[in-house]
Amino acid sequence: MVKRPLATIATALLVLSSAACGLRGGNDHDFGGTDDRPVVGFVQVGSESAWRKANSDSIQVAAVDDDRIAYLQFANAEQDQQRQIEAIRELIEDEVDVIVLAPVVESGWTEVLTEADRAGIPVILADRAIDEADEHLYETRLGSDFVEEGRKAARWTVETFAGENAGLVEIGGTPGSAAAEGRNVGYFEVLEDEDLDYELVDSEFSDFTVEGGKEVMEGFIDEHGLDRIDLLFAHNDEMGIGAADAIEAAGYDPGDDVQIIIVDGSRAGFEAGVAGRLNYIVECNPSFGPQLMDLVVDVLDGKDVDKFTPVEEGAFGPEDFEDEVNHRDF
Ligand code: GZL
Repeated sequence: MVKRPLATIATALLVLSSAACGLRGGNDHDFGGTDDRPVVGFVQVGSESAWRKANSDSIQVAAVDDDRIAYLQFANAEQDQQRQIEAIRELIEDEVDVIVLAPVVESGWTEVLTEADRAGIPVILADRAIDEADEHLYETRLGSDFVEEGRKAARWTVETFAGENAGLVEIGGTPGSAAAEGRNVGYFEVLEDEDLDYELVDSEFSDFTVEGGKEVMEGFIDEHGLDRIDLLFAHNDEMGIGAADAIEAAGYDPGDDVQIIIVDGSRAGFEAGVAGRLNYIVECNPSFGPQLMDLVVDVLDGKDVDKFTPVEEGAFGPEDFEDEVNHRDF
């Protein structure tokens, strides 16, 4: 992946809200009666995509529905790591019983997670991963195998473009995020293993948003034109849909002149597939709230949990889009 500086992402305001009772409690959870159920602190990446919003909904609803949990304190850092770190410190101050973190990027967590450790508050990772060196600072990660998601995209690429010397472009997600790094590694690992004859015309990080994907694709078109570009691998639906808009604006047919692979599998992604604007969808499942609450309870009960619990995910070609589009819940 060509690592190029991204425009400074405007820092967003931290929105700290409580999902259930609207109360901020410490370990005593004194609601005027006795309630020794745990308080869960959840620090979310942001609200950049349908996947992220579905993930937040799944976790917030699961916490409210789960009688084993007192309530969830929710922080949305709008893709800003410093705001995630500040939110974790607030949760430590509030003496929550467990911190769930969806880390926007892989590095920069040692100091604040050490603070949580010293405060005796276990940390669970939801969705993305952090550097292996900090593995001792969290109990477990529940999320996707991002490298396998990249491999799935590459296997379809090999099947579709074998022997064609295809011109490929890649629009990656947030630089330094486990999702973007893993999808990139898995994709090119399989292309190399399968010895596919292709040219990487260009590759650029973006930010998992429609506007970000559109801007990067416009840059590719300005620099290279579209005649040499046969396929786009976009690391999520929003960036693939934004890129399709740019391709269309340049007078070409997305899904035909330029084939497009996306990752997530939102309803909007499948609708674009049904409309013939994209060609392959690798699923990334956001709806793991109930599974996360089970992990929270197991960790607090002192049970042994695996360091990584993958969520179930598939992949879909054009023949699947019509059947699947109405089953998408995000
Ligand atoms: C993947 C998740 C990614 C999604 C994007 O688990 O981290 O972040 O693929 C989201 O849509 O922005």
